[in-house]
Amino acid sequence: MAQEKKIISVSNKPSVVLTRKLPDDIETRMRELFNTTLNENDEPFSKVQLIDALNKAEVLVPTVTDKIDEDLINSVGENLKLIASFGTGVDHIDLKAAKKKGILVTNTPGVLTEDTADVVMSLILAVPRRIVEGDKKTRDGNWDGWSPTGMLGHRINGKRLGIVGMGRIGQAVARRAKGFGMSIHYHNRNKLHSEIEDRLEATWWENLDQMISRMDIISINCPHTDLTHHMIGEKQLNLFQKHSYLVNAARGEIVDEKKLTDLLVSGNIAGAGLDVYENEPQIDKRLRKLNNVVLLPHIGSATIEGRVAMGEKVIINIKTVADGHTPPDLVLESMI
Ligand code: 8YV
Repeated sequence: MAQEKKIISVSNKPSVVLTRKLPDDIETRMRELFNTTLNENDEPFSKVQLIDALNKAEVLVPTVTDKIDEDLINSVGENLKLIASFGTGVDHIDLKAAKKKGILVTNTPGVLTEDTADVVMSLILAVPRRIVEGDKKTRDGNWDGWSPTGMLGHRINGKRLGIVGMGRIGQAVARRAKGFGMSIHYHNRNKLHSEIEDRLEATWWENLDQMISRMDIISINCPHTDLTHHMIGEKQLNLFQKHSYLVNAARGEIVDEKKLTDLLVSGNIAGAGLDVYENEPQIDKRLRKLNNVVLLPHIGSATIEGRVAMGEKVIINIKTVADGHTPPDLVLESMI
């Protein structure tokens, strides 16, 4: 049988640098399989440390907190063969520059879908029903007892949910929201197969602006790319109905955070549930003062099971490349 052409040449036991602390079991397995350098104290790498790691390693395992831009990639020598990112989003890596240099990029899709959809659903419930505000009131000793008009929120059942980006996570959100009696709408580059649409009883909107102006809740579930940067910009945010909510557990950069905050402050958008921000970990200071927002620290995939599964995917991707084959989660620019 003819030998498969090696995709790229990497040692059998390649040198691997982890930029952050990963779950113990994953790190142990990586030490067994590869010449792995850990980041025991979990401090995010500075630019200098990142350049050093990129020059030293054959494989770099970064996360969303490492900005691997064109300058950085161009400053790297011949050693680096693979960037095996721990996470699904790859907007922190300049894919074009990596391709030009012949560096492969992989990610970890599929294993954080359900966890992320759970966080989205909990924000969809928490904001209109004022769950976090209620918890704070009780905890702070400010609850005077039940009242017929106290802590009134808005009903979820029967409301319209507009999902921006109907990929794996968007569809997992739709399944949950349907169970809560919401009617499902979506904007996506492509219309879903009619079988999936029928199952979800979902309505496709080719025009994002038309959908936004008619929804009660908008959930952002698309990747961040050049095309989706500020896709929910000033024009779109102004189209929100006064009673409607925004939920974002995808990427902060898809929404104009400053404009969103302006509209939340002025009461022209009823509330927001955010797990991601434009300049993490910094957030618009005004957001922190608002009662009508729930602010999470980017925990969409933060379950032990999810993070272990992500680590396992990273291992498989590295091992496959080391064995001379195409890794299962190879990211091509055309796929984003
Ligand atoms: C990850 C995420 O935790 O996978 C993603 O795209 O946003 C997160 O859930 C993070 O990216 C890890 O690098």
